[in-house]
Amino acid sequence: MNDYNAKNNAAATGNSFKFQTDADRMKYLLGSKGQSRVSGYYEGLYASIYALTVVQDGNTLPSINGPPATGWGNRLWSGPILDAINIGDKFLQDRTSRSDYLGVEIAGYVYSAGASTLRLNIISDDGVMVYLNNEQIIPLASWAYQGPTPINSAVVPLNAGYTPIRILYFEGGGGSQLNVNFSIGNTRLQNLGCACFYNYKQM
Ligand SMILES: [Ca+2]
Repeated sequence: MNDYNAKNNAAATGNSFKFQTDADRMKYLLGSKGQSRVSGYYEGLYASIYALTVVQDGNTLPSINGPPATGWGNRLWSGPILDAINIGDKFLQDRTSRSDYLGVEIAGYVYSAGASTLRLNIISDDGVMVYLNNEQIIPLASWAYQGPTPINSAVVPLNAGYTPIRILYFEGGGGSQLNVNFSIGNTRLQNLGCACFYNYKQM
């Protein structure tokens, strides 16, 4: 079970609390500064790197709620990403001792105090796909073998509270790069001055 599905499926393991919504769950689990109140819940998006055997362009996207894409093998590393997403050869090499044929899943929640909008400005080599609240928000053509390619999401509505986000990325060969810059409303992430990402770590 991957982390995203673990979040969706698991009861609050180890206690008897029940939560009506993800927002209720997160309010309980996170302190005022994003400190974890229950083991396994953390600030930051949660990233996992998988060995990759086969990825095809085009319409062979991984399913939204299923396991990573066909051809994604063993998980080689996992851990939190606290703010900007800047993945390259060194990032991958340091964590997996390799920099080619890797798939990365980054999942968690985007937090916004009030209703707003979200926009992503991405550069990706090779393919990337982004789901917000299980909706695909960048073009299907972004899931492809390609050199560093600028990709802009639509400006999408962002509800108040915690909204699930899932970013999938793959690197075939050659150089690797994934930069994701977030804007909430008209403000870029690095200027927001607040904790905006949370995750539920696999138990
Ligand atoms: Ca590449």
